[in-house]
Amino acid sequence: MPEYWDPEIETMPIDDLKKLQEEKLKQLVHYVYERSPFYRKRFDEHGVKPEDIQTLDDIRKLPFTVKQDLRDTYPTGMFCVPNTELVRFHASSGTTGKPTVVGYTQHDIEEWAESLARGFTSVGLGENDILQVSYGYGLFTGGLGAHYGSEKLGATVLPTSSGNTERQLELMRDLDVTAIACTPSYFLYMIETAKKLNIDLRSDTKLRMGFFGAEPWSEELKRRIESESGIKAYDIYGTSEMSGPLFTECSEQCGVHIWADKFLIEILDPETGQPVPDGETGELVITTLTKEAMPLIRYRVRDLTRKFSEPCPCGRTHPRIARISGRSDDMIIVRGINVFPGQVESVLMKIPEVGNHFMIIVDRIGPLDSMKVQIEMHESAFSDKMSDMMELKGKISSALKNVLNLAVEVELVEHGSLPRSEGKSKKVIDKRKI
Ligand code: DLL
Repeated sequence: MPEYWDPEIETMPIDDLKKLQEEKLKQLVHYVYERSPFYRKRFDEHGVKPEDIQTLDDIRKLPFTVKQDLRDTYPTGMFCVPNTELVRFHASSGTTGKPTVVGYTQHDIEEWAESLARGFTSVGLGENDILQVSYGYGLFTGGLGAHYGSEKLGATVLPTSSGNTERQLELMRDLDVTAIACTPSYFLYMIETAKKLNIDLRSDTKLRMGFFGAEPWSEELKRRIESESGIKAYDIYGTSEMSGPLFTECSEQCGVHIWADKFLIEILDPETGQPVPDGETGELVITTLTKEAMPLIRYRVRDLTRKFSEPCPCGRTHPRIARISGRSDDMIIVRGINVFPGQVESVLMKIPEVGNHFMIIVDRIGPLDSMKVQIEMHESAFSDKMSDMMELKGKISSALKNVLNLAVEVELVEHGSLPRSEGKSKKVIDKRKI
């Protein structure tokens, strides 16, 4: 089994990688300036010309792009190629405002698939594997992205999409599926359904690894998934604007590798827009170096993470990012205190009596914000004794208070009573916004 998909690129000395990025960045700014009225106008407004970009540091002269730009130019105003060169569209669901549309040339699709083939190879997935793709197929990028990545690698794809969970599990068992790709919340639902069907994922299936992403998930949840299913859980990251799922952890599991020959990342302080030092949390900003149909210049993804620039123990020299800790726009402010749903998940998943599902409900009662967390108990933890339940509630409240610095109401609910998700899960109901 090869260790690298493309050893020359993946282990390229960092200085050479930087030179390569610099060349590609210089070409990119000319490309977008000549082909996209949107970027030409943006550059002109900022008084920057393609010739001004000569080094990697010059990237800071370029203006940012944001999701609103995609909405304002809906549907295809940011594209750099005519329709004849497009081979695919994907679109976001557009829960707030207009959907955003992303277009792809054949080359874009190949680059996307190659990024994933590299990641899959880096955790030992290969031709002998069968990958069940349980991300949604269609306008969402998860299903088709993982599908093409896997085909590029030469693994066999089982394109189940999401939903119809019982049949998914039967196929997983009967076809000797070895790997799965889906949201972590959907996999939790699969684990639960497997138990009901008396399918033991460890002994009745060949499943050995999963690629989980498309939504935030904590290190603690990863450990739970691994201990409840017996598989290795890998993080997979990307966004539809960049193409879709693109980057995974390698077998060392010390960050998600960002392919520097294709993407240039910056981690910036969300307020000042200035770079933060390696290892410190900031907002991810991405520039696509090889995309043809819809390149992005300094796109503010809004995800919060940390960057590690030193080479990985696996030998790859491309930068890594830490698990996404939240989105700068996902933060809930309760009585002036910033709360990220991921913090709540990390606290809860460390408590063995707590089950795998919770819901945060924020409301305003009179002038005061209130935050309640509904928590499903672990099946084995339910007790008829009121005193046991009160004690557990107290334990959870103080664990949350310690981390959040906020008094939170805890409501213990029965196992199975909170909604399950087949795709991205919803963990917060903010009634102040309804
Ligand atoms: O969710 C693409 C994707 C599909 C990634 C399948 C991974 C697997 P969007 O629908 O545009 O694209 O949503 C992108 O989802 O900005 C993050 O906030 C979040 N997200 C994606 N992957 C992760 C992850 C796809 N591994 C948005 N950890 C991103 C945390 C993630 N958040």
